[in-house]
Amino acid sequence: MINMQGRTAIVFGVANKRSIAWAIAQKLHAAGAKLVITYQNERLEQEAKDLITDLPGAEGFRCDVSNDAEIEQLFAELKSRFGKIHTLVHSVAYAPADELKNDFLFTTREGFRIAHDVSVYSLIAVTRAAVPLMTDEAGGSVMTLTYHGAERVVPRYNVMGVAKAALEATVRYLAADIGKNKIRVNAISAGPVKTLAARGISGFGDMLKSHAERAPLKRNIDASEVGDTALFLASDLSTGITGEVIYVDAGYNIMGF
Ligand code: NAD
Ligand code: 0WE
Repeated sequence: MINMQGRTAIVFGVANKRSIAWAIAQKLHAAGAKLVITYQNERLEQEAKDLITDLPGAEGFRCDVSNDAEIEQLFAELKSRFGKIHTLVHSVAYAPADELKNDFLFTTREGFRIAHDVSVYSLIAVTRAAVPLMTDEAGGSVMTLTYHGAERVVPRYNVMGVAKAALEATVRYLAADIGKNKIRVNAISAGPVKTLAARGISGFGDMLKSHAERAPLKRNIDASEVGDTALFLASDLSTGITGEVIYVDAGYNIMGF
């Protein structure tokens, strides 16, 4: 059993109970970590607070990761409340809906900018803010969520695929910078999961079906399995791993046909 007692984890990206971030928060909490959960805006506040009540000791804070002032304020508050943190989970992505409907050729300048700002730059911004708080001798662990569309073309994933490729490169550059601070940076590449971010994507049901048929394990993954890998990456079982992309996709990505 992994023991996270005495460790503090901050999780970005809880929108509801289906969020991958929520599955991760639950696993970290079950292992004994102190949880700080952030939600994007007032609209998501009530939902987030209802969930947080399920995790004794967990605290919720609002933070829009596209806003530097909100990031600064959040980490100032974390510093005064907890002094240090050990784990940072970035489970945030957004592209304007139209960008995931049209052909990639018609990606707009504004859609490209927003997708990269919210889904990629935000990892740099929150990691930079977290470094001064990741001072424990046990070191720190930063992780983000990515998808196979970064490496291979997935129809209609479009600008998000380009943003995830940039996110995976960002993981490597951050890992190289802050390895000297004993902080590790990794990405989990999850197979498709029916979350809020996946709802409304036309053909998502068919995609899940075909994914399960082709994957070596002959099934889709559950968000709790992403939570297990996140717990491993947060823990001392993974102290030799940084800059890596770990697939949690029932093996789908290894297949050529
Ligand atoms: P989700 O909708 O539950 O989570 C996305 C989160 O991003 C939400 O909580 C939303 O509030 C947050 N967010 C968006 N813009 C934000 C901003 N400006 N500031 C702060 N937060 C913001 O969906 P999810 O599927 O759990 O997505 C989480 C991560 O997992 C994303 O990075 C996504 O790309 C990745 N992922 C999802 C799948 C999948 O099939 N669902 C597969 C692989 C990777
Ligand atoms: O990363 C994602 C989804 C990210 C996402 C989803 C939305 C839907 C609502 C980003 N921005 C938005 N913007 C919205 O307005 N996934 C890995 C899930 C996903 O999304 C797809 C997929 C898969 C898989 C879109 C097209 C094709 C496949």
